[in-house]
Amino acid sequence: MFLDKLQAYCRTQPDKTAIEFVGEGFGESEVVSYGDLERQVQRTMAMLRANGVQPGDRVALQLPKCLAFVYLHLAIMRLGAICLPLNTGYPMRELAYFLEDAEASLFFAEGSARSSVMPLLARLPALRSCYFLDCDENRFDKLIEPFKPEDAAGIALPADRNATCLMIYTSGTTGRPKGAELTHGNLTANLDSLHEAWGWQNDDVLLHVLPIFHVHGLVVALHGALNAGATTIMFEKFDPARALDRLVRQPCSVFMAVPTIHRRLVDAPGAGSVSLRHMRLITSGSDRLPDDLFQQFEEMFGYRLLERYGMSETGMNLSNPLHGERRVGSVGLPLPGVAVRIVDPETEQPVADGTVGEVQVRGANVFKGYWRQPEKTAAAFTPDGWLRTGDLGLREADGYFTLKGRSKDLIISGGYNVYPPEVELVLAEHPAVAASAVIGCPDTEWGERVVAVVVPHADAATTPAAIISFCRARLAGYKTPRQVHIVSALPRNAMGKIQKAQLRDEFCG
Ligand code: MLC
Repeated sequence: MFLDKLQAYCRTQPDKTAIEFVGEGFGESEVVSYGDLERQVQRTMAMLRANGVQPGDRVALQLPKCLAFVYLHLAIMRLGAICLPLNTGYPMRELAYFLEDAEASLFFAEGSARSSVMPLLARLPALRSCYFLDCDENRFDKLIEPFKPEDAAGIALPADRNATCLMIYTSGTTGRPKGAELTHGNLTANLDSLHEAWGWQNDDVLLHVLPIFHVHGLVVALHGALNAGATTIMFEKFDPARALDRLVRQPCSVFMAVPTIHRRLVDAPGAGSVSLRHMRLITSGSDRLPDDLFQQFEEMFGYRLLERYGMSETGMNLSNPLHGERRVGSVGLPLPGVAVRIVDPETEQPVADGTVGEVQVRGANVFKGYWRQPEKTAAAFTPDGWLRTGDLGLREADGYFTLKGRSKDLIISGGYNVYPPEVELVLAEHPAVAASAVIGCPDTEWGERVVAVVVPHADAATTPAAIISFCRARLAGYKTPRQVHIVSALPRNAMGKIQKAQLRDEFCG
């Protein structure tokens, strides 16, 4: 499995750089060899054990991108426990829900979260300890200082492929967010599949600019590189000019990003003089890659982007080929070991090539289920075991798949999923708001931007700015509406359902 493979690299290539971490100031960087990584992870395991962490326990991380995050994440999984990475943008009330729902036993957060987390503790009886780290390495070092790598020597690697090791919360069109449980077997199957399809090599150098609290940055990129024993140059924060400089100067061989990041590279000052022809692999995912960006990227950098398709519940499912045609507008072919079909959304029977239907997937990469939500888990799958993705698409006669929208009410902004009902629930709490509808409008930079259309109560006075700041205090930044339109009524059909398509026509111009 993945963790066994990683441990073997730590033994066979202890001096090779596993991660070079480059902080936000882009000054000094910290180099961690595979041998260092193993020692730090072992000390972290011993620290977690001393804190009572047992297999199956949930340990939550809401930390900025830093080495401590990586050590904790790997150590949690090595102990057979479940890592629960949380977006650093989540405000306190979302955070409280995740900790409570997952019954996390340990929580590592930023120092600045202390004052808001402490009052929550009373309603989190399962939470044994909270550690506040400022991610300056000294604090974390102090925490693991009393432990020696040998203290973890007797701890065996997890052997149960079906044991959950990672839990990613995803929202939905109904109800509260759900924890998608990924097992050691799921991660290993997807990593093996990507290793083969993308030709990961031991001498690859990955430039890593994505957040590590999501599947894309954590599993596809970081695990992908570790699974090959390759080197990761990890930027704490994405910066287009520095990324371009590093891609060329290192030189790097692999880069993975979302369309918003590729757009910023194309728009970066001086980008016109940069060639990325030397790159072995540059991928785009988490959101649809616009055709014009695909073409602009190739014209400017001499590199044809490889677009792929995945989701938190599955990891990666479809990918354009490494060798062969990388087709504009297409997410490519099923990855090794992944079955993908298109069905009629009503009958769930496969449709003919060229016909749009729901994308359904099956394979060892597909998650175990939603944490303590057997009904939602059952509803996510067909009776014969295919995962209903909620995405619409078609298969062309030669096997390439193209996405054609979504059957679910979802906005994707800069690679992050935003479910309108979540934002609408917050708007409903505003005393002046009688009704609201949240829509995604096309946006050159973000793919889509979140827009709210609001009907105020008859005698209530409010402004778009007041509503935006109300949302900002209660939602992660990327979920906060960028625009609010105040109207006297929302268009509804005979059943009373809000006509979002009509709102998009009216307000997305
Ligand atoms: C940041 N902001 C966003 C945003 N990211 N707003 C909308 N959508 C986003 N994605 C807001 C901040 O809250 C802040 O708002 C302002 O924008 C700051 O702007 P910024 O400094 O330019 O943002 P930056 O930090 O540079 O982030 C942009 C980004 C980031 C593109 C680098 O969004 C990013 O890393 N996206 C990647 C997401 C990702 O990894 N998704 C993978 C999901 S896994 P304000 O108002 O406070 O100023 C998955 C499965 C799969 O989907 O298949 O991959």
